[in-house]
Amino acid sequence: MMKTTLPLALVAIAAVGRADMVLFDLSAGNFSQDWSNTAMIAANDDWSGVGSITGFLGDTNAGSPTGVDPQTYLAPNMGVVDVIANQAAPNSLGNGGVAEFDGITNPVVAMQGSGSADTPGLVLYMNATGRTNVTISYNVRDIDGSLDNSIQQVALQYRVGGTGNFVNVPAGYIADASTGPSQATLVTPVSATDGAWDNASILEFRVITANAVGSDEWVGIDDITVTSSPVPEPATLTAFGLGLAAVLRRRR
Ligand SMILES: [Ca+2]
Ligand SMILES: [Ca+2]
Ligand SMILES: [Ca+2]
Ligand SMILES: [Ca+2]
Repeated sequence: MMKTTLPLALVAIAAVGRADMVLFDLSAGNFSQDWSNTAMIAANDDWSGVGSITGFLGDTNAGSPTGVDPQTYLAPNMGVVDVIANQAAPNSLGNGGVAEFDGITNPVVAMQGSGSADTPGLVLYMNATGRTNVTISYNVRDIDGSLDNSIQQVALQYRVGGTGNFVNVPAGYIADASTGPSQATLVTPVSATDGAWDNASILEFRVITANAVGSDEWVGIDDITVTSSPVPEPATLTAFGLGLAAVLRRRR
């Protein structure tokens, strides 16, 4: 009976990992998140107050390599759901993973690599049914003013359909989203669009970093927007309709 119990167990694990997955319907309007509502995340590892975004620890490589290009990590696994809630001191918070810094001037959710957080980051869950020109934009902010001066890579990825590997988006790659030491000013804007996202009923975006060589820096993912426009009435179908009407007129 192992043939039936094993797939069921895998389905259950997948469901737990995506417990907070609520697809945002882009036909209802644009998606935006700037983390200014500091009450949305109030407890560690609890994303239930945040619509359509979940953070993950990214403990995805037991070997804990450093300096890996996050564009090359495309496997679906992101490790456990993660957020360190209600933080105010990115310079001294040494943990890897995802943290909510709601006690700084411009609140943000940020990520930092470490030996356990190989590929930490955020996953966004969208429904693009009937939509085209789907565009994701955000600002990657160095909020880490400590002595650390890492090469903090950030990658943007997506997948359609809710299963399988992610696909890297080259336009969303940042070779180093931080400066240092003792600097926390760099803001790197990212904006990308891809026809593959048109009309996708399950469209996931993933923004991840990877464990850098040496001590990593916190980088925030802020001012997130996902915009789109309606799929236009197909011109061929309209022409077909007109042609049919002409045929029907001739038959009368
Ligand atoms: Ca913000
Ligand atoms: Ca909070
Ligand atoms: Ca820095
Ligand atoms: Ca490191």
